[in-house]
Amino acid sequence: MKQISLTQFLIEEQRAKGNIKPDLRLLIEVVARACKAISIAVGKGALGGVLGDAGTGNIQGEAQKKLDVLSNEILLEANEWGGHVAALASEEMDHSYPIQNEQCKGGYLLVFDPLDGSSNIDVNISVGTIFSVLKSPEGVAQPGDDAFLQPGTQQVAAGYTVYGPSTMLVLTVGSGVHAFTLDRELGSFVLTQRNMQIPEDTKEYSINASNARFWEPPVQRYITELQAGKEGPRERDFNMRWVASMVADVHRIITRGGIFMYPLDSKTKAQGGKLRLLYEANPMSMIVEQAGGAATTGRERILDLQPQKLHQRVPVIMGSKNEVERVTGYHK
Ligand code: AHM
Ligand code: MG
Repeated sequence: MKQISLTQFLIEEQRAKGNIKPDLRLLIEVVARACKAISIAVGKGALGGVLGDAGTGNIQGEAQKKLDVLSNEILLEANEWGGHVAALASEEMDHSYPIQNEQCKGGYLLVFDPLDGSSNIDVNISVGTIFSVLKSPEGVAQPGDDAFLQPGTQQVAAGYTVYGPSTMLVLTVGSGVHAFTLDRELGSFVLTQRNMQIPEDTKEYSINASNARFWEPPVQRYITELQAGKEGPRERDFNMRWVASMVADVHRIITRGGIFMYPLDSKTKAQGGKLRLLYEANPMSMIVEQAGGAATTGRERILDLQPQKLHQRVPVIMGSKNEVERVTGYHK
């Protein structure tokens, strides 16, 4: 069977379908190239001398791993010269990064979590990169942090790369969700699934159950019902999975269904939740919705939220539609 590369797919989206503009296509190519470089670094593991702590912290007070810092640099460098963005922002940088060189400036804003699932780096478990593309506000010569404070509905593209047994790039430009697998010999991403769809119903849930005593009553009720299985009100057994890399957990859900939750709890309430809105919750919500799923905070649709801060955190409930609607309903 003839293989379709990411490049060919994007050209078709642009030329035949008119779904994307040429500069957005090129921006996605730059991000994909950077993700290939990150995939190589992650794949080397201990042999690359890249495991362990960097000895620094990010603005959220988290210790940075060497690979967090390296992945951030790779994405930054690639896009600084890529010519398609006006500014970048990242989990690993306190503030956004405007492109200074006028010749390299483009019309988009790129925001990313360069290496999601940092706690899994040193134990050889899947990690990933999450990214979101917004339009740079018109008439703003030097976009700062404020330019990024756009609701998720404004995203023109979102994607993630999961560095697992194979490296996969999952992408949406607003017309479905498509998955590409990295052919390591050829060094190119090959289309391996078009139009991924999340089943509306599921028997699998994903939550860090060690936080149970900190959850709010609606989430406690929902999980207790799932755990009661056949004998409980749901009248069927549910299975549980928690990788602790959002990219890997959500990738499983996009592939075979399920519900992923990092809900509000009394531990993270003061900061608004655990996961970050602009570079974790929003891009993943766009992907999940484009695949027929739903994504809420328990109270509101994530994509409708008006961000207040670059590193804002939010509660996250996403995946199979009927389950997300049920637990959201319990909050009402
Ligand atoms: P990170 O971006 O610093 O890696 O943190 C986000 C990660 C998510 O990938 C994952 O879902 C969650 O944190 C795991 O949290 P916990 O260790 O509390 O289970
Ligand atoms: Mg993360």
